[in-house]
This record gives sequence, C-alpha cells and structure tokens, in this order.
Amino acid sequence: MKTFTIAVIAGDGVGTEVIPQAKRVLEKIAEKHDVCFSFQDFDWGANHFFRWGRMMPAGAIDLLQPCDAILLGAVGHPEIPDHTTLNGLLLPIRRAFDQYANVRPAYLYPGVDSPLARPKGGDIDFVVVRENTEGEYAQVGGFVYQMQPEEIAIQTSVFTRRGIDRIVRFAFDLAVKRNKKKRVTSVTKSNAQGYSMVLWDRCFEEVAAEYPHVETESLLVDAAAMNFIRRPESFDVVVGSNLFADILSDISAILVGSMGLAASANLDPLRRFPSMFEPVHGSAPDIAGKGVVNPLATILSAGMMLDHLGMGDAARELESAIAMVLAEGKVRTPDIGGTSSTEEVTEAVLEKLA
Ligand code: GGG
Repeated sequence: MKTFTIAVIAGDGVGTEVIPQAKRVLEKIAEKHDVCFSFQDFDWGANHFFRWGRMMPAGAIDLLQPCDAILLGAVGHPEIPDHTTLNGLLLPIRRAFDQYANVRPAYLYPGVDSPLARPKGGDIDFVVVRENTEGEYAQVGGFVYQMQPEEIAIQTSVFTRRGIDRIVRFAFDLAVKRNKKKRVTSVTKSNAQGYSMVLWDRCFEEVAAEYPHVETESLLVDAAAMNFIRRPESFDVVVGSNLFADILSDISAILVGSMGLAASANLDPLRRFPSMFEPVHGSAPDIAGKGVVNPLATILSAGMMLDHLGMGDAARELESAIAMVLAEGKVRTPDIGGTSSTEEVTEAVLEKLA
C-alpha cells in the first residue's frame, strides 16, 4: 500500500479547528483508495513563539524536507505582530522549498451566493496564480535611524527574469491544462513601476509568443480589481506578482462566496521539494474557538494536495462531494448563510464520500 508522509502544521486560531477536519476527510479517502497518509504533526505557531521566542525551531525546514507534502492551517495571533508570524513560519517555508507558484482557484459552486447579482453557479471559474518567492515579499530592506523622529524604512521589491519567466510559463501551462477559455491575464502596475513591472510585461510578451493558441490580456492592477467585479466570467488564469495576486485573490474569494471556500496550493512545480497546501484565510481570531469556521477551504486545499500527489480521481471525488453538500444547501457554516458547525459540515462531506 502506498504511504504518503504529510507534515501537518495546524498553526494558530481557526487553523487548529480546520486541520483536524481535513485529516478526517483524508483518512476516509485513504480507506477508499487503498493508500495511507502518515501525518506528522508539528505544533509550531504562536504558542511555540510564546514558549521559545520563535514560530518554529531552527531545524524546521530539515524536518519538513523528507515529507511528501505539507498541510498548513493558519498563522497569526493578536498579541504578535503579523510580520513576525508571517516571516517566522509561512514565508520561510515557501522560500526554502522554492514553492514559486501559488495557485488560488475561484469557482462559484452551484448553491452558493456571490455578492454580485448576475453570476450563477459555474459562471465564475478562474484561477489566480501568484508569484510566491520574490517580488514585493522579498524582505530586502532595513530601517535607518530606527525609532527616532527621522526614521527611514526602505523596502525593495526583487523581480528577476528567471522568477517572472517561470511563473508566467506556469500560468500558460495551466491555461492549456484547464482547457477552458485558454486565456491568461497578466496583472502589473507598469505605468507607475517603470522598471520591475516593465520587465514583467516584457517577459510576459516573450513567453506568450510561445503559446499562440492562448489568448492574452494585460491589465493594470487597479483595472484588474475593477474587472474582477465587472466581468468575473471573462477570466480563466490570472497571473500576478506576490502582493498584487495576494490582494486580488481576496476579491476572487469573496466573489465566489466566502474566504471560507478559498483553497490554495504553494507548488514547487519541479517537485524537488514538498509543496504546501493551505486555506487562503488566516487565523480569524474573531471566530476562533467557536466551532463555526468553514472547514471547506482547508478540505479543498487537501483536495489540491491529492491532485499533486497523483490521486486525481480522489481529488475529483472529494470536489464532487463538496459540490453536492453546497448545492443541497442544508449544511453550511455562517459565512455562507448557514447555522451549521465546522464538524457538521465535515460530516456532510464524509457522508457524500461514503
Ligand atoms: N492559511 C495560512 C495563513 O494564515 N495565511 C494568512 C496570511 O496572512 N497569509 C499571508 C500571505 O499569504 O501572503
């Protein structure tokens, strides 16, 4: 029987509530598909920080490296600055394992309401591809005259031809693989960012020339934000820098109903290192501990992990089970208009899988 070793970092807040639900679903899938998931739990995050002064131990990357994949819940705590939690756990993992493609699907499931009046289930179906290792997240910079009245902060974005080429190529390959509209939209702000984003535009044009059958579009990020609302049905694959695509994927998440449905994959497409799967949402301290967080974003992320591990059939089966639960509309958490608990939603998915 094939065994997959999955590193599990539940993290903080609602992360500790959604991860056990994804594990339950994965156990069910394992039973049905004659595989074994060997979960290795790592109790890293805010509590680790309070105890040891760091979000994860010094040898964390070495511990994760041999695993087949990483399943992550959420990071963030109201008593720790967000840049400490993010730079102490999530970003070092993305960088150490060169998970350069962050894939964030936006699909409006039948039965789920979009805040927009027009689109019906299935009408919105696109993927935001986020460059995940450089750009505005490069953490290059520093303070001068720190904590003094004349304090200066310098933060430099890092855009490389290699980094842009590979993420743009990933987006085109995804458009071909999806075989839907075969359309890639590139998002920049090259009118104002006259070096880095001009390089991005040039790389985009060069890679696009290799895919003559894929339609292309280039939008400034402000126009992209507007067009996500105005014509969400027109998008297929949207590719953007680390920061822009992060922001846009919050818009796409709410367009398809809720952050509670937004899944993501941090991929090393070359498969040299483990890829990491996580809900787009954070630790949500406002609802943590109440048992009402939507587990579907994490369960859908686990589905993306199944796909990545070569279990495409199991991934489709899981997606259909979730689609059925959403279409019936009987069991749903408050973020999408229901009154069910986190566990009740998982149980409804497990019932469909059975
Ligand atoms: N699901 C992991 C998590 O907590 N994400 C929240 C977050 O702040 N992410 C930052 C980012 O993806 O840039």
